[in-house]
Amino acid sequence: MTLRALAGVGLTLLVLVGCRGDGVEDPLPGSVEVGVSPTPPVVGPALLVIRIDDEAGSPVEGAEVDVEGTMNHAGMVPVHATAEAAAPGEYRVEAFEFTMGGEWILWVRITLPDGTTGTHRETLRVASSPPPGSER
Ligand SMILES: [Cu+2]
Repeated sequence: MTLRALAGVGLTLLVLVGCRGDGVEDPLPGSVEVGVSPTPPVVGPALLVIRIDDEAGSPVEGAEVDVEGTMNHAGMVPVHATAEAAAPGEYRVEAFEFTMGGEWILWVRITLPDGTTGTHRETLRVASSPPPGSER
C-alpha cells in the first residue's frame, strides 16, 4: 500500500517534469509536437495532430505513429490508436476517445522509416464537460 502510494507520487512528479516532452523519454532526433482539437480537450472524441520534424526541421514522412493514452490512477483502461499520415510530417488520429476527465498522459510511439524508434510524452488536462458557452 505504502509502496504503491510512493509509486503514484513518483509518477506524478515525472509527469509534471515531462510536460514539455523534450529530452525526457527516449526522444527522437528532431521534434515532435502534439496538437489536440478541441482545445482544451473534453471527454469524448478528439482530433490529435502529431507533427514530426527531423533535426534540420524538415517534415518526416513514412513514420509509424501509435498513441497510447492513460492516466495515473488505478483501474484506468488505456486508449490506443494508430495515427494516419495526413500531410508531410503530419499524422492524425481523427477520433481519439478521451474516456474520462482529468490529467491524461499521451505516449506517442514513433518508428521512423530508417527503423529509429522514440517515445514522446505529452500531458494534457481533459475537461469533463465543455466550457460554458462553447456549444452555442
Ligand atoms: Cu482515468
